[in-house]
Amino acid sequence: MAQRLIIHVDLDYFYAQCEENANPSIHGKPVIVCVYSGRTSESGVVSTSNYEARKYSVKAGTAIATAKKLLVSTDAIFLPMNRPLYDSVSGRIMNILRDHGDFFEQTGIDEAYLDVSESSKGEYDVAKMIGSNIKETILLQEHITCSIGIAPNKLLAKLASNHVKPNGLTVVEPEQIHSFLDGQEVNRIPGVGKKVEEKLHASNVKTIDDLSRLSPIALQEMFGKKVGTYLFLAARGEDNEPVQDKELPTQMSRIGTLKENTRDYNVIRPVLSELTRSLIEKIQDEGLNCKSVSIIAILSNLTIQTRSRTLESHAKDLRTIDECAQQLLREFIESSPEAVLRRVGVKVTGLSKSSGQTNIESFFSTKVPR
Ligand code: DCP
Ligand code: CA
Ligand code: CA
Repeated sequence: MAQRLIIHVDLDYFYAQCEENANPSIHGKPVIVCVYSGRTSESGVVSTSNYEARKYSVKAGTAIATAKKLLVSTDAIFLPMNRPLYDSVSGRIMNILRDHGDFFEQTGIDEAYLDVSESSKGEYDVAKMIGSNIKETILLQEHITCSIGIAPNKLLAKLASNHVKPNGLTVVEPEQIHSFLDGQEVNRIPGVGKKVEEKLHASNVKTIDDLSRLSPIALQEMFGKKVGTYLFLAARGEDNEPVQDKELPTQMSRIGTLKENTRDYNVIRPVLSELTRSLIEKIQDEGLNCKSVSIIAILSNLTIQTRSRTLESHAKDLRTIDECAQQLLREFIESSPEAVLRRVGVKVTGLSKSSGQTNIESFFSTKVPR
């Protein structure tokens, strides 16, 4: 088996970069995206800031009042969060990323892992080209820069994408793992928050190198079996977690019970259409489309029968899917003279993220003050 090759992509100063693109006149100025608590015009915290603002130590979590003081001598722009804007940019970029990996896993609004082991044939040079291509495509299509890490597993890929920012591309090959990890602080390890960090600092463990000197038993005594083992492996750059799309379902269905058992097409059809309408609403909300449609017939003797059809191309519009479901129902009733239905259902399979606009709002996602 070829060695594993994982890419981690993290978009740079994401909310602030979206704001810069939505309003080019703020380019070059410190930009601060704020979560206003609403009590006073200055209460709340910074959600993120661009790199100009970070030069003044203004970053995520800084109080807005503090940020205003730190940036008093500048032409800083303070903006409220515009989540619909960031969601639509993120959705389009995730679709780009999904196309570049054998496996894809989104882990936040602005980050994802790609498994490229197969498509790169385990070659770092090929993976690097895939990484550069991702950067170019996102920049060209969305005017967003990102930082990329390429490594033999998710843990190292994430640390690598964080290593050079913004607009970085860091590769960690197997023989570089130890030198890459050694000097880094323990809080760089994903999952190491304040509590774990404090406990490690109390034992004089500051860097990953220090951490790698602790025995698995010592670590398990300090943090329990699960976390202790994780830290022991992480200090060595080991991690076997697969890249898997957790969010994306592959199928969805709706089933309803008929008022009475029947095989009358005209009675069943409106029930099926209503179920289809509700299902399509759901897949459109999730930005998905489907490749095949099935109907499910649960008969009066409780046996279950299904009929399926593959669509000519992926679809998410009610008309196509409703027509297909109705036709399947008609064919099922005609071909099963004994069948009396108790319940009926519709199922869509082969779900994938629809590229392009998923709803009308994303066309209008310019800034609206809130
Ligand atoms: N975010 C937030 N509050 C935080 C951290 C992040 O609201 N405490 C939001 C705003 C960020 C986005 O999530 O733009 C992504 O978070 P990152 O930690 O990846 O930070 P950025 O993308 O802003 O900056 P960087 O360039 O360091 O990745
Ligand atoms: Ca980011
Ligand atoms: Ca992130």
